[in-house]
Amino acid sequence: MSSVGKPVPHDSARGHVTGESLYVDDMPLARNELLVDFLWSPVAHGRIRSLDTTAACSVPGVVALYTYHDLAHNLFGPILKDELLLAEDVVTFIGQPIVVIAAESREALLAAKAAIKIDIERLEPVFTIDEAKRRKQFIGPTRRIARGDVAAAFAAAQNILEGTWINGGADHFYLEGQAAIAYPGEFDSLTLLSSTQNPSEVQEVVAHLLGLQENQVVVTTKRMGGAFGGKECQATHPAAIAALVAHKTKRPARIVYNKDDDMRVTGGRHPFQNDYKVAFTNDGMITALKVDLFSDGGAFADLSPAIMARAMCHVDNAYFIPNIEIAGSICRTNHPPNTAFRGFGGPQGVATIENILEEIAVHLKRDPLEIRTKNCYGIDDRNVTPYGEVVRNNWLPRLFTECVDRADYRRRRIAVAEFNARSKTHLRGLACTAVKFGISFNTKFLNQANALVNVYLDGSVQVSTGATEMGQGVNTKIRQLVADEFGIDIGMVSVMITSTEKNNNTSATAASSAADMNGSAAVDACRKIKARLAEVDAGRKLPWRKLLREAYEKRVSLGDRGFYATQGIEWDAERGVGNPFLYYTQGCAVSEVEIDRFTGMMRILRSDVLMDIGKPLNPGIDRGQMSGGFIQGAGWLTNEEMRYTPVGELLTHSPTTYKIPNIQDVPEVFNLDYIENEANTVNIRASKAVGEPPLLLSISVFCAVKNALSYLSNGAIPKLRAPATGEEILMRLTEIKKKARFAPSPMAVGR
Ligand code: LUZ
Ligand code: MOS
Repeated sequence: MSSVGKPVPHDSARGHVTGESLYVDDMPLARNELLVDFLWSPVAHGRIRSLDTTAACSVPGVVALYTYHDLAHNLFGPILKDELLLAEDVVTFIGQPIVVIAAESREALLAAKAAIKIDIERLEPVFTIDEAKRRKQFIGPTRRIARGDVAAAFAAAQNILEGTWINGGADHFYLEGQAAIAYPGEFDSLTLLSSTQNPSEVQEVVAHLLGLQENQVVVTTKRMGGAFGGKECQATHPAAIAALVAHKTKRPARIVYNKDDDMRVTGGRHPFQNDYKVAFTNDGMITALKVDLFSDGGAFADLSPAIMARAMCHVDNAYFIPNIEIAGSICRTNHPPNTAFRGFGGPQGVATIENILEEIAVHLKRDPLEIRTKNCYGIDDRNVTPYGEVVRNNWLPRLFTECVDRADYRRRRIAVAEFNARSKTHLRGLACTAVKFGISFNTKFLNQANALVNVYLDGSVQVSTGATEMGQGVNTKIRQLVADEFGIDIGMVSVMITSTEKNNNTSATAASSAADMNGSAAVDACRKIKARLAEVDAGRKLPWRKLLREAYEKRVSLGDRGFYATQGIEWDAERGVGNPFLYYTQGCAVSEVEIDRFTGMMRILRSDVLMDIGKPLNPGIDRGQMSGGFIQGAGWLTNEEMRYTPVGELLTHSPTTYKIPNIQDVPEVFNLDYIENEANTVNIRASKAVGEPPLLLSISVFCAVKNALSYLSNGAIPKLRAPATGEEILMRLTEIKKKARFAPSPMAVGR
């Protein structure tokens, strides 16, 4: 009996459709429960001159108001301890919590918020990477990765191009907003329900801020309605705010952000602005690359240093670059702290090099695919990354070949050129990009997991790990692994609610590696139980239930803990060298777009995605990750745009103004597939992580837009920023038209 490798339906598939699936805010109101909200800073940077909560206190139904004075500690942070839960004298972003309000009703909360008198002296805010650079306002040190002799390579270069890659931020747009309920227990203990990817971090931060011991705080997570990195760190704030109220009032306390507030007060994907200079031969071989990456970290560090490290480790992507210098600096601005978001800096690094390759091709008047395959990492040589890790089991050359064949790239490239020469109304573009995504947390100690397995006498099994379910299917995969270990039907295995009471000091469900690590820990626990059962069985091959009964009567333990620590990984952030990743998940995609020459509106006509995901644990779930990741990335690169007023207020704080992809934005032809292989023996059942990598293949859509513009630009490199919205595309088209007014027709470009 085996369920690994089968498209077992997602655990929650039925519950999500019927509405049975429970989320934090589905919990019925407890007796005495308080509703919680907070007054947040309406200005991006300012000094609080005065704060008066007396009127708010006397609003009927208001139970309590708290400021930072009510916390045992106010300072925390996942990497640098630079973050305040509640603002003290200075506010540094719009949405920063200042006063926590607890009330009997939503009406009372609103009335109290309106009755708080606050006077803030405005200070000069910083909203852009350029301005932060001018003021030298950085978070942490500039980090570097370097190899070879860049100066010598530039001196000897046949061609040099310079430019800047610019991408905007993005909102996570999880359907379920940030949410937490805190229940007070006896003697200051607390139990929290939290919509978090990271129950252990919530536990640690809540205990710290309230001056409790960690063993007094239990945090549980049943599931999240999406997270995408947005609940890796920033679920902690609502949880801590609810916990403060429960701790002080001894009443249950609930906080649930509405969508508009959620979008305004939480951070998102990091905008980047990366200056590059690349040297290459006349036939397109890259000889040197210098990239200075700058991210907009927002007001606090959050995970920005780890995100920058991942961006820096992904600038090479699928390509061997012999001489390279990468620098990464994080700008401190007055936006909400930007945070983890599916890909974690990887997409911003990969987009930088894919955009450069597109530009080299325009410069040399070559097919960009030829430039890409020429520079691709080799199988036995040219296979060492700039930071020194060897690209083992390199499937990239095969992925390029197969993906291009399946997508019929070469024929369609000719068809696109013909179409563009013929059509006066539309413009098409085609691009093929790749991904090589490193799997493991780039913070070594996070690469560990533990599991608890309980076997019952009727043969059923419960398994608990630190993994949290956010829709990605980790629970289903863990069930499959446990069922296979015991050789029982998957229906006999339940994954229990994630709780810090059962699994201690767990890492965030993040870095695509939750199934890898927690699945491995669960299997470790199963094997310990199995070893004891084998002794009881002594070769008799007893049926499962009979064996369990006999073991129980012989007083043999039917439960155990498992542990897993990823082996062989090292990262030296200061020197920028090491083996940070256990393996790479790779892929390739071809996308074709069509642009309306008069409006700039863009449609994806077709995308072909081909990935190496090893031997998938669950091909159905993995296909879901591939399509969802690709579409989410396409949204970031083409639809979703964060707009602010001149004083930094987010204008795009709801789906009416912030455009995430919907069904019409899915490519009209969308082919997803993977090459199955058993080579990835370093990971559980030869599988590979699949959560984040496919997002980066959406860069093929962006490059296809750039390719389309190149048919009009008369040999010049078309500039294009992400997101390439209709408006951005139209502006670029208009620029090109102005320049080309007296230039030859597009056909003469010869592309
Ligand atoms: N979180 C983290 C992540 O702390 N380190 C990582 O390397 C990472 N990578 C992807 C997503 N989340
Ligand atoms: Mo993440 S970006 O929470 O893996």
